[in-house]
Amino acid sequence: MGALAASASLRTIARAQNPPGGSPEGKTESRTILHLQRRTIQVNGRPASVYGIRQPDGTFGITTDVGKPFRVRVENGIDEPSLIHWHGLTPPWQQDGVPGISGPPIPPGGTADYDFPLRFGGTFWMHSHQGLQEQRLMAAPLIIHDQRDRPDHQEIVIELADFSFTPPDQIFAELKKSGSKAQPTAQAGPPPIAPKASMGSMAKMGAAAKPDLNDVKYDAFLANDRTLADPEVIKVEPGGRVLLRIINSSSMSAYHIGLGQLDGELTAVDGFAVAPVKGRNFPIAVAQRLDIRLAIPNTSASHPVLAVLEGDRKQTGVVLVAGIAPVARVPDLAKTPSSALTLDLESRLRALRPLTPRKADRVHTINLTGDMAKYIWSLNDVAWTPSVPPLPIANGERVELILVNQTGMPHPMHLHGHEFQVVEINGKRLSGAVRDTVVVPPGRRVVVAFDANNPGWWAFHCHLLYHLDAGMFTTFRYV
Ligand SMILES: [Cu+2]
Repeated sequence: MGALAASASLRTIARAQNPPGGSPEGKTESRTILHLQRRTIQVNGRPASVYGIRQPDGTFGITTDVGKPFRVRVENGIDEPSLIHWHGLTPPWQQDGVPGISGPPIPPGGTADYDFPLRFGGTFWMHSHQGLQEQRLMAAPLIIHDQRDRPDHQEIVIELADFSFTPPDQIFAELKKSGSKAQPTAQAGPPPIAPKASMGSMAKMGAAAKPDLNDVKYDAFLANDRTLADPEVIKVEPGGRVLLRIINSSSMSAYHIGLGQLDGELTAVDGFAVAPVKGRNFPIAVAQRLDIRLAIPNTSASHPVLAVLEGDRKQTGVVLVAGIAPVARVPDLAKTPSSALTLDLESRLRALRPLTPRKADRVHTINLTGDMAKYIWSLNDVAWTPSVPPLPIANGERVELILVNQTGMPHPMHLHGHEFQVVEINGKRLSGAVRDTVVVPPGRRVVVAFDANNPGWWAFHCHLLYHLDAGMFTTFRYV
């Protein structure tokens, strides 16, 4: 995307971004201003210069209501071009915020206006789709309240991020130079595709099937910009109810959310309602969101809510404090390493509002491919360039995407401009979650369905930032 962005000409952005029939001038007072800015945070006692997306009053991102128009002006206050994508929303395609696809990036000092209806509520987020800015924390929550929200629930937003003091272009150069930190066995070739493999048969594949995780070594993992050395401490009511809105805005890192002794109820993924799933541990891949309802026990106590890095012991989180209770220091390493993310939870999720049952009009098989040693990532063996033709679909079609992971790494796949439903996992049909990002673990096959009801030119890509930048990206275009 870096090359793509660089090739896009820097025309006047505000005009280019204004939708036809957008709000007339002079109505700017009704717009929410989002300022792209540099800021400094403390990471384990060391200052770090990062980006941020804030309103003039300091609020990160936006909280709004379904039914209100999304009327926003983005002001680019950093010294390089940028463009913000509204992750999970379904705007007109010119307002989707992907440089070179939706429109040109906003030059330094420039602005872009957005105005479109919000079709649904839920937990969403926004992030730069320009270059590697997301790694520098150019991301923020985008919360849309709807009829599911209850006044008796305290809303707590937790935004997770991976952080490195190494500049992202240097991280990417290192990855290109040394390849992924895969085990040599995994580098020998992708694991065989075993769509219906049981855990037993996966285990028998041995080391070759061991997923290759976390190919970037991060300096810290953040929850709302902070590490467990100095976590956010949030007051909650003993006996009260809490809605956690967890956003994984990390560039490359998936987690297991641990609720400790609290009983959680997962009620939505990527903003869309699912039949509630009770538990104390929930996986979250890159770019995904979890809405988890908690009942706080009626005693004074502190309750860490932790995110443990996939396949690792590193963790981050926040601490909920009910009543008067000491806040114990939580180490930044869990006692034991967590497992790799699986499709176990995904297989159990059921959409509360599934797509209307319908036969697919069009099916695309999209193999997730790559060369880990060279750090080339691709779809159907094609690494993205602007000359790659869009995949054909047509307005009104029910489209199914068969996602087959032929690599040794998991890939969280994200479709722009449409919500999709997970309709098949490892050969078994289901009425799975409606969402916008689904993880496909190594050797696995996941089928998603969506209705082509938002004509335009749309991105579809792996949401691991360096995979995306290396070419694991394609587009759909229809009128
Ligand atoms: Cu990927």
